[in-house]
Amino acid sequence: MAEPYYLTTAIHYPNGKPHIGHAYETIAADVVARFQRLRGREVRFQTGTDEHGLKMAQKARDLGKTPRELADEMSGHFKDLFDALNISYDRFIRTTDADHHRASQAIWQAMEAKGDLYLDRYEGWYSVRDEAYYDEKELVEGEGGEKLSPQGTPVEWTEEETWFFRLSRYAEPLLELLNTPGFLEPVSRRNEMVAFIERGLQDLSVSRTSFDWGVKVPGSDGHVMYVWVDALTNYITGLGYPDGGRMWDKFWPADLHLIGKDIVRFHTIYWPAFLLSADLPLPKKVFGHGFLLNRGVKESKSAGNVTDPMELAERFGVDALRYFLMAEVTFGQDGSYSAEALVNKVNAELANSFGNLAQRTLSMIAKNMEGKLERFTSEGADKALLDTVTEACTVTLPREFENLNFSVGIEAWLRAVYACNAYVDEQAPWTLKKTDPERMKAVLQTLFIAIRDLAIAIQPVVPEKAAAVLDQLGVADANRFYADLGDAEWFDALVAAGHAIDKPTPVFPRLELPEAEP
Ligand code: ME8
Repeated sequence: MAEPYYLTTAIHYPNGKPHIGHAYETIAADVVARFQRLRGREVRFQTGTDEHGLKMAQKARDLGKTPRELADEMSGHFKDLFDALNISYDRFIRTTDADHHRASQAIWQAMEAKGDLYLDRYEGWYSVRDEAYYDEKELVEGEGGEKLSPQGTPVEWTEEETWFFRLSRYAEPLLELLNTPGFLEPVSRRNEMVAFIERGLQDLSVSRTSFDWGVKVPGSDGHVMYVWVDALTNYITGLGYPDGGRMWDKFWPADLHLIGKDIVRFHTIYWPAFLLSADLPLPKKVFGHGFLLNRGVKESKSAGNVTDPMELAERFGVDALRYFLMAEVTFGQDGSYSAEALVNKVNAELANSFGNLAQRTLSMIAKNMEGKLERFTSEGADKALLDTVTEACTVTLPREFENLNFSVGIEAWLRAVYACNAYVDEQAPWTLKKTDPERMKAVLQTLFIAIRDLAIAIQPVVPEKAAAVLDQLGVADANRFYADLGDAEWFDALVAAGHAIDKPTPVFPRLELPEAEP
């Protein structure tokens, strides 16, 4: 029985088109989903859009649309982007989905039954941009002396009758949870959360009465849920909560909530508190990744430096974008990107190194061996190379990917690619062709096996390109799992089947930067 694995991304606000940060998070999650599937686990992967709240309502009003129209239009852009980026999600959830309203009302009723909800008056600061309440103590001063949230967003004074959640009750178990190794990563994000609890947890306002775009509070006319209550519930809606059933039993609690560093408080304090209140099991891990910056600067409409990820993917190719983002940025830290950095990295590492290795090797097999593979035993330098490749593909890369250290895993893979290229230069099969044709065959076949392992290992990052290489090698779909790595039987089977290698077409073309761009 395959071990289940449930992972989620944050659900995105569709108050505008998706930006590069949305693409980044979802690509990283897709790498995890594909990686776990290749390890043989039964994966469920959920992403989607977070459609309620004041931010959506205000944006729609500014555009002269209904919130529903805005949500429908923009949610479509997110889904289209994720489809274009080859995101292998199992469900794209929209918080306007009917089952989500039902799930949100059910968790609300469970919290109410626990005695954790009460009516009172909220008076305090609210940031619409963050959809978050802030304590006076947390606010910072802007350049003009105005009050800003700790994230630097405008705050407004709010007074209204709302339901409160007894968050203050949960300080102890939340501290215990935050101190559980592996729950919140990177660990550098833990101190801030612990400090937040230690300052004293206030009860949380969990409904709004000043607008109506949200999930209705059961039995309380005029109240809609605070958008984060329903947003966080998406993670269980998608598994069939509150009805339970096969998916719920199999996949909850989640193995991983992958989110950005700005929303760690919601995921490691509010969400576990809601779950504790509703007597539901807690997620195993929350990972708060860093932010992606455009040449070191945060993108914003006012700065005029907003990148459309769809355009990047169309211009450079989906796998080039995926590879760049995963290989370039240390996951967990902030990272920077630019078109020229992408082109340089992808050309150096995929086109010139891995692509060229595959292209050269397969061309020589097609030309000098009539595309036919033969049985051989690898010894000496051949065996040393295969050991290096096997170590990178079966030990280092999986270990690092398991820990979400994507760039470190990719680096190990790339070092194995470089080892193959050094081996080609040393062995010089084009010379062996005249001096020792048998030896040439052993060299080319060693490379053939190495390329197959390298292509299998890198599938989570560049699924389409890796598949194209594996197609050229003649590796069957059923033999592309991590368990197949380092195994020699498939090679003998290819030989026995008389598999022939055709003259290959290049899988990783070199990218060009338009003249106008520096
Ligand atoms: O926060 N780089 O939605 P969102 C990397 N709806 N990641 C970034 C980023 C950047 N420049 N900008 C944003 C929300 N993100 C809520 C989540 S979950 C129950 C509700 C990340 O559209 C951000 O950290 O503002 C978050 O994880 C995700 O993109 C969606 O952000």
